Amino acid sequence: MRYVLICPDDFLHHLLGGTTLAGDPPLYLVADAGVRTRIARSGGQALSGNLDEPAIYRRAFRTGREAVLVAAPAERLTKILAALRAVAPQAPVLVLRDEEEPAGLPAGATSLSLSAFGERVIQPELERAALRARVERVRQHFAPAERVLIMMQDDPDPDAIASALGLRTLLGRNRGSAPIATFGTITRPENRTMCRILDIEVEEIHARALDEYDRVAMVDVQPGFFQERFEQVDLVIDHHPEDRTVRALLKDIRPAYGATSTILTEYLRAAEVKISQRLATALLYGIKSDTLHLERGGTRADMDAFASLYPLANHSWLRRIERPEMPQEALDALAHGLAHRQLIRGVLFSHLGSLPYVDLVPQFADLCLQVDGVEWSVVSGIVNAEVHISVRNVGYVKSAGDVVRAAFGDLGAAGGHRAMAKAVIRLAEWRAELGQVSAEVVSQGIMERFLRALDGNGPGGGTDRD
Ligand SMILES: [Mn+2]
Repeated sequence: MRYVLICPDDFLHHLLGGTTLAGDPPLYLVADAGVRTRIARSGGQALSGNLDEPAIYRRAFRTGREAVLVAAPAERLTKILAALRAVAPQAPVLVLRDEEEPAGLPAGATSLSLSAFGERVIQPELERAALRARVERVRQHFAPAERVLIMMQDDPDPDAIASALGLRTLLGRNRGSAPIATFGTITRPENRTMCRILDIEVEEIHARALDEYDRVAMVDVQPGFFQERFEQVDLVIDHHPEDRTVRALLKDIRPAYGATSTILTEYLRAAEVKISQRLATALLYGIKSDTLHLERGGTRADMDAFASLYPLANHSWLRRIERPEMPQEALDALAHGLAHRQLIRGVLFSHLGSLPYVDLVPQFADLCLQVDGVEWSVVSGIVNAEVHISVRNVGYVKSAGDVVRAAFGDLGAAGGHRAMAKAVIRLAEWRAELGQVSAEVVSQGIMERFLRALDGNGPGGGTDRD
């Protein structure tokens, strides 16, 4: 449908120039024949005549329902609208106005203030230009570095992981020249699944390794969060409130934002960096999980970033991350584990035997904690010649991390938090210690060691901090 643009002079033509509206070049109605000629010369369509009289509108309208945009001085508006309405009473009308509400606005007409251009068009573009300059500074600062470290918090969450991947993409680097790292480890199964499905490698590093990097960036975390000391932090991008003044050469901290992934999405868009399906999926998941699907702490900026990422993301990957599917063989392992479960003094033990993948162990440990009367769940399984043990508790008992360290620390990696912990023991270690690695021996060994540690008599001289 053709739009009809009414303006005594060439203001609208200047403003809208060669734009087509709704797929068709608009028709300009102007007062001056000279203006009409100029518009026509530049390829536009225009009629000229007295805008206060119906005649020009009879020539302009075909159906009488064409949408109309009017830009005229306030004192002329009434006459123009009256003449227009006489010919096309049903045409939708938008009046472009200066500050004040125009007098005599016909019923059903809509008005838009000129200042809206400033707010809706100019201001976002100015912000984008400022952001682009900021991104350029970041890129220049990191360009000479041979190796860049992108740090996340201990036990990084999807927002941190996605932001780290976003920053690495922004800097045009790969996992060799800019590893994504944490001093801790990723414990939540969904977060591990995210890394597996999106092929994101998170390096678990030690503070000693900091010397190996020329530049350090932090995403979704601030230097004050760490116990480890950083000699210099080059960049901090975060959305947590600044607890104490962040010391970094460059920083962008926006507590109003629901997710750091939103800031990185803005950076990537401002710099016109191509956002791959993998990165879009990560960032979208980062925003979703930090804002509870935009329901908590989400702002306009988060929604904009979300909307721009949505069509780029792979939604079947996202489903697999959010609702991990279980292969048939996993059901058999779970059935076996359920049938052979043992509940001893509020501790539910279940050994799942050989498993196709590790995530089943923590998933099942979560599930077992929901059983009536259970204060602890201890679930184990064997994957790639390692015994994986996940421990959960209801939270008001001893620290799971302490008990797991006391129970299994002498055999392999063991530790965790108050309510969740894990141990990973190589079967070779187990065999050296206990002689056998049959399912019965392993599950019996786990039970004995765990209960002894829970009583405060771990093999490693178990500490009992509670
Ligand atoms: Mn976050």
